[in-house]
Amino acid sequence: MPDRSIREAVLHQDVERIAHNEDPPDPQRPAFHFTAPRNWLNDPNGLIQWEGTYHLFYQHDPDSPLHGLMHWGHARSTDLVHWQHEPVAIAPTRDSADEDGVFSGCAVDDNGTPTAIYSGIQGPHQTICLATSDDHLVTWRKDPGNPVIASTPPGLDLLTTPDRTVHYRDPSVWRSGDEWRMIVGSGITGVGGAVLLYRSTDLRNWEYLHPMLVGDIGQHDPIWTGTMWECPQLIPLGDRHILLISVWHDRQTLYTAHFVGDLHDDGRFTPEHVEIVDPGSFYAPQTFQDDEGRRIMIGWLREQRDREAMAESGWNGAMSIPWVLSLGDDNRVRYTPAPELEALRSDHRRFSDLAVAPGEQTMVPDIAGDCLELSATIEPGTSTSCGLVLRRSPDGAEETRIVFDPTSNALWIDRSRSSLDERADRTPHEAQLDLIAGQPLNLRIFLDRSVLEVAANERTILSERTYPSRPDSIGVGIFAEGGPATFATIDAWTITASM
Ligand code: DQQ
Repeated sequence: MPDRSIREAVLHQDVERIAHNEDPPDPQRPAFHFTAPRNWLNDPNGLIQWEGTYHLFYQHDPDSPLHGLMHWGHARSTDLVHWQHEPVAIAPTRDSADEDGVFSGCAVDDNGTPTAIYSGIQGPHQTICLATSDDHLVTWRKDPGNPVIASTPPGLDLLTTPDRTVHYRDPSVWRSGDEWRMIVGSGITGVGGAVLLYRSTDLRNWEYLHPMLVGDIGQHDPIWTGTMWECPQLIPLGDRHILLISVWHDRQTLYTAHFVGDLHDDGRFTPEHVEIVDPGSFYAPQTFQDDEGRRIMIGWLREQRDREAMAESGWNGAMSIPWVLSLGDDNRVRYTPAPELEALRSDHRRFSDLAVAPGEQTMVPDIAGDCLELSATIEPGTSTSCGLVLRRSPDGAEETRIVFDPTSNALWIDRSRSSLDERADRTPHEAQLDLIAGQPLNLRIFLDRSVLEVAANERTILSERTYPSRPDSIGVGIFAEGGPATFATIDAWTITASM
């Protein structure tokens, strides 16, 4: 049974009382990645910097550690790193368009009025709803005209599942000259995922234009983009546009991908190439432009353990670190950790020119822990695989390996021995790199208890969740196979909890 007093506390201000009150502390719960005060969290929503303060809203069920009745949770930060929990921002209203869930959406500045545009769920109906705030984004008043879009565009055969749900959700809104533009995620039956484009002058009356882009379920090369696209977002980056989509198929959230391409004056998008953003636990990211003009992306890091373990833990899901996006000269996206994270560093250690013989795995002295930042520059040499070992127990019963295979240019996280707990997922997810022969590999690594995020040469990100069961699974090592490799530099910092 949900704890009603806790629920009341969440809904009414007293958030500090319910935040992170585990005793003893849960060793899997991240210390510097954002998690909900308790219970379920998924997609980031309504990311916005308002009067200098960063606001993170998120899909949240305050009553359950599993996905249930979705609300918008809320937190604020002045530095993107230390987050202060706020009361739940938007909750479902009985007998209304969002009675079965306040699903994902965005927040915009409507001439000084903070305005949230989100998906309302009522039985099988998915509609577009709106809410505004006049107290600095703390409480939200739903628009009397909700839902502002009550039905899907005529003439489109949108993906409909046997439960009669017409999949149509996750509005993303931006200003274009004198008008607002909005895209909504959907899918066209038998064709592929779809991003539907609308325009409005007042955020309440919307005119459907046409699909911005439609996928192809028959196309598997270079990636498959599923039958429905969740959480679409259009991002101007450099002189191109990026169209972010999260690929859904048959009740499965698969991965987030992006198209790099051109947006035409009529609002149609021509993709140049598509790639998976992060094949691991990362899903449904949102981006926003902050006051410094940076394009910042935060995604949901799904749990990767079974339902029983998730329910037992009492919390579920974390946010990724904030990534700053840019476009390289090669028209590929670059990912840089927000420099604000450096404020959490302490105890810097540096190692240089560590040579590893084939078949060797050595522990790096003086680096150990479950909350670490590492930056390693590796010359793979003639090795057939090389990389780092984290969360290793002294007897090797538990260890997680970050593996680079120069022959296939692939990076993956070997979780086959990450945990003695059988409930932890071990599936590997491979990220394809584009290193040219002889080019060193730089890995930026953020280890935060059950969260592991890696960026390779700023070009590729890969996140996985691991759940080591032993308190002494904290060792860090390096390895090479098939030939020698050199670790030109390894920088390590201990990271202080920010949550
Ligand atoms: N999560 C939300 C939906 C969205 C999905 C529901 C993506 O709005 O399509 O919690 O993870």
